[in-house]
Amino acid sequence: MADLSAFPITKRWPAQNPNVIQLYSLQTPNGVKIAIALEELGLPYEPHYISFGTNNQKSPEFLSLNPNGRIPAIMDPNGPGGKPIGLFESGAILLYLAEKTGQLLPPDAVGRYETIQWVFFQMAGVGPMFGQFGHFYKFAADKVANNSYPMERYRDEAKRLLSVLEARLEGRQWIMGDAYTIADITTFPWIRGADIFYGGREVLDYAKFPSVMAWLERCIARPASAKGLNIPVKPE
Ligand SMILES: N[C@@H](CCC(=O)N[C@@H](CS)C(=O)NCC(=O)O)C(=O)O
Repeated sequence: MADLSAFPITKRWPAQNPNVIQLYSLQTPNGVKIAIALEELGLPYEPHYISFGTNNQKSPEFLSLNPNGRIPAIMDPNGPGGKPIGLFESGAILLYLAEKTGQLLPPDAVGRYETIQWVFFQMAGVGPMFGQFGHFYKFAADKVANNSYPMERYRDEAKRLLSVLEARLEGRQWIMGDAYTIADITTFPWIRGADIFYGGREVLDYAKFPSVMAWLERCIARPASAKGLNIPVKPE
């Protein structure tokens, strides 16, 4: 039985099975990435629901694992050298899981770096820009009622990023061609999220990006990825 006592987060969110990966998350575009990867990989894990409603992500126990106070985060009792490891930042976690299992990342060096390049494209571009778009278009629309500039700036940047993705996906099944990788897993929840969480489908001109739309449907049609989109479940 793994000893997780060095991880204060386990005091507040106890592990039922300390031998499996502990996932601390919520069903947001960044949060679902890790459950999707874990489901695709078939790795056993235990999801813990981190409530934003009660600011769980800013609690001392959560901050002990992620000082940045954001989901997702994981703790793997069987990390490098068989020792427990805690990780935050969804891109780093995806890379860790891919390297741990030798899956969701091409084995050759060129394919590996190309995949990582698209993961960074999402982490540094799609996530922050779509997130700011959602903030000004939906969540803080009342604060910028007299100034359309912030929304327009992030809307246009989100559309520009969609056109980059559109060109990449033309004639390709997945971002890396024939292989479904962490590049797809990190990106599609954001394209889906801008529609279902922000209602941005029309304003972001989704209909003008047919290859992205078809790819999004393919991602969601994967049973493991679809399952991960709904994890963790809010406790009763
Ligand atoms: N770059 C980080 C971003 C994480 C992030 O922004 N998570 C959001 C949810 S999608 C969050 O935890 N927000 C809560 C807060 O800001 O307090 C990652 O990819 O893990």
